[in-house]
Amino acid sequence: MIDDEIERELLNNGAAIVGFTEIKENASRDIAGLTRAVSIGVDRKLNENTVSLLVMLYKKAARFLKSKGYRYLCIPPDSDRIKDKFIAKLYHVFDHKMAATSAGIGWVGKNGLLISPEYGPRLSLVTVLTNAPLSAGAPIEFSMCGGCSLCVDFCPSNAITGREWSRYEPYVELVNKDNCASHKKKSVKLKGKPNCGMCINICPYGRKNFKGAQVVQII
Ligand code: B12
Ligand code: SF4
Ligand code: SF4
Repeated sequence: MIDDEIERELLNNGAAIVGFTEIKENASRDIAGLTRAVSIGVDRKLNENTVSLLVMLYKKAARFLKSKGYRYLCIPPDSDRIKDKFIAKLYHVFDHKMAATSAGIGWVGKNGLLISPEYGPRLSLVTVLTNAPLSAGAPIEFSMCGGCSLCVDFCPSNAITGREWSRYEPYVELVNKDNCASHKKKSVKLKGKPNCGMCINICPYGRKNFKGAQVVQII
C-alpha cells in the first residue's frame, strides 16, 4: 500500500513518526483538492540541522508522491526563510500541529506544543499535503496533560495560560505568543537565532520511564 511505502521511506531516512490525515474540512480554498496530509515528526529540537533534516524528508515524500503521479504541497518547518512568500500565509490556515493531532500523533499540551506520548514535545514537525488516497489516522480529541502544570510554572515569560486544548475547542489561548516572542528575543541566541524552549525541556512526557503527567511532583 502507498501508506506503508511512504512511511517506510521516511522512517528509513530519519523520521521518528509518520501519520496520515484527511484535511478537507479544515483546508483553505488555496489548497483545495489536496485533501490528505502526511505529518512527519523528527525526534530533535528545532535548530538549523533539524530544519535541514525536515526539508530532506519532505523532499523525499514529495519525490515519492510525484513518482506515483500525485500532487503535493510541502509546508516548510519554519517561517524565517520564506517570509512574504505564499506558503507563509498558510500557517494560519493550516499548521503542523493541526496535521499531527488530526493524524493521531498527539495532542496540544498546555505549552501549546504537539505532545506525543512517545516523544513528548520534542518532535519537530513538517507537513506534506497531497491528493494521494492515503488512509487517515484516528484524530486525538483531548489533552492528556492532566494535573501537570510544570510548563505553566516554569515559563520565564508567564506566557502559558494553563488552559487545556481539545479538538472541539482548538483555539483557546494556550500561550501568549507576544510574551513568548519578546522573551525569546532577549534570551541567549542559539546559532544567531533567538531561543528558549523551557516548555519543551520541562515536560515529563517522552522521558524514559514516564507513565503519565498526573504523577508529576514539583520539586
Ligand atoms: C509562528 C511560530 C512561532 C511564534 C509564534 C508567534 C505568533 N505571534 O504567532 C513564536 C516565536 C512565539 C514561536 C515560539 C516557539 N515555537 Co514556534 N512556530 C511558529 C510557526 C512558524 C507557525 C505557528 C502558527 O502560527 N500556527 C497557526 C496557529 C493558529 O496555530 P497555534 O495556535 O500555534 O496552534 C493551534 C492549532 O494547531 C490548533 N489545532 C490543533 N489541532 C487541531 C485540529 C483541528 C481540527 C483544528 C481546527 C485546530 C487544531 O490548536 C493549537 C492550539 O490552539 C510553527 C510552524 C508551523 N508552520 O506550524 C512553529 C512551531 C509551532 N514552533 C515550534 C517550536 C518548537 C517553538 C518553540 C519551542 C521554539 C523555541 N525553542 O523557543 C517556541 C515555543 C512556544 C510555545 N510554547 O508555543 C514547533 C512546535 C513543535 C511541536 N512539537 O509542537 C513548530 C511546529 C515548528 C516545527 N516545524 O516543528 N513559534
Ligand atoms: S519558549 Fe520559553 S518563553 Fe516561550 S512559552 Fe516556552 S518556556 Fe515560555
Ligand atoms: S509540562 Fe505538563 S502541562 Fe505542560 S505540556 Fe507537558 S504534560 Fe502538559
